[in-house]
Amino acid sequence: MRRVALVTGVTGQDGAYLSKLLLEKDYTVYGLVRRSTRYALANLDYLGVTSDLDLIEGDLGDEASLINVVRRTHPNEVYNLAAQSFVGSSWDQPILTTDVDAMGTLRLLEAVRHFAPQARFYQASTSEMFGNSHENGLQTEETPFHPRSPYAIAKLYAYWIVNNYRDSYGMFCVNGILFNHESPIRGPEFVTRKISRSVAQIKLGLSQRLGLGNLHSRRDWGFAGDYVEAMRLMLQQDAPENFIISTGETHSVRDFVQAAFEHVGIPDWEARVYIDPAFRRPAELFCLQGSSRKAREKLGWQPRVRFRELVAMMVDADLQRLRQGAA
Ligand code: NAP
Ligand code: G4F
Repeated sequence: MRRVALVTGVTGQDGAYLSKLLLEKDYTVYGLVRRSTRYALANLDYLGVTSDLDLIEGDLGDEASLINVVRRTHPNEVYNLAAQSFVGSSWDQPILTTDVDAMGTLRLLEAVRHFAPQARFYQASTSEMFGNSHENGLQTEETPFHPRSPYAIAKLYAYWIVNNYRDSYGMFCVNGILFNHESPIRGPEFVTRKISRSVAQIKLGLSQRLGLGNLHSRRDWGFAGDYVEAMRLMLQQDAPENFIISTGETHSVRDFVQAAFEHVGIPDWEARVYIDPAFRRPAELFCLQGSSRKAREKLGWQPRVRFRELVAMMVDADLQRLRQGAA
């Protein structure tokens, strides 16, 4: 019997990579898409999987649609990736962010509890929940949470309600606590893609300068294609457990900028970059660096793509897009 997966957030970065992986593993994949006059299929098209998926309309804001989707699809595995995922916007749209990221998770859990209680449930939790909390510079599964944005607080609610449904109802629910992961289809508002696109534009003479909120934030950046493998592995375990997924290395925004400019052969990059206060956040996370030791030991997972390779992959993809005339 083919396994059936329901993926929310299928049009996003991770949804597209996860769908590709599941299709390669011979799953039937249903992808939840929001009703729209123009469906956002660019990421699925980029990975060449759009026609192999079953897209089905629904919204994390609408319980009735989630019930319908779960009843129609009979999933064995549910991956809840849908979210308002941009931290910066969560200060501008805190109520929407909370409704989708926190209450949306609860709505989906309820639909699964009533109509597919045997389904295994993956929740896209985040290193943002740690805030500036760390133990000897690292975050582990035991590090206390101290969220510092409306996004992180909503995600922390989702984290706990997922744990609670596991404890209360014996459902197979897990949280993947993923650190930042990027790719050529990362949303252009996130700093890595903003840099890769801008550096490609500067290289091709289409732009002159790059404005950033700061250069000192440090993140543990991995490749999305590696991280979706961990999501699937978490749902194949004998017992449900939460796992951190990270590279264990941290780099600054400055490191990313420098690596991107070096990759295209522009050594005098500092003159091209300026600080734009419009991109500063009301509260900042200074440094994330995750220990994925548990995942490496229990899931046998490890990241394959290293930092410089990731930067090069993203810049090259943007150069190629721009040469083909994309905006
Ligand atoms: P993304 O590219 O921003 O994708 C978000 C997805 O959620 C899109 O498909 C979007 O649909 C969908 N969505 C938003 N609101 C919705 C709603 N009300 N109902 C249904 N779908 C909705 O995010 P990502 O980078 O792939 O991340 C996937 C998940 O992992 C998110 O939950 C994110 O918070 C979490 N996460 C990401 C990272 C990371 O570094 N990427 C790290 C930790 C956790 P549209 O295309 O229609 O907008
Ligand atoms: O790329 P970012 O916007 O990602 P952020 O805030 O770390 O969130 C991402 O990773 C989380 C996991 O840790 C996910 F849960 C979340 O959904 C999302 O995928 O910003 C990274 C850092 C921040 O410190 C930000 O302030 O880069 C800093 N930064 C500096 N200048 C900037 C800019 N970020 C953006 N987006 N734009 C700038 O101009």
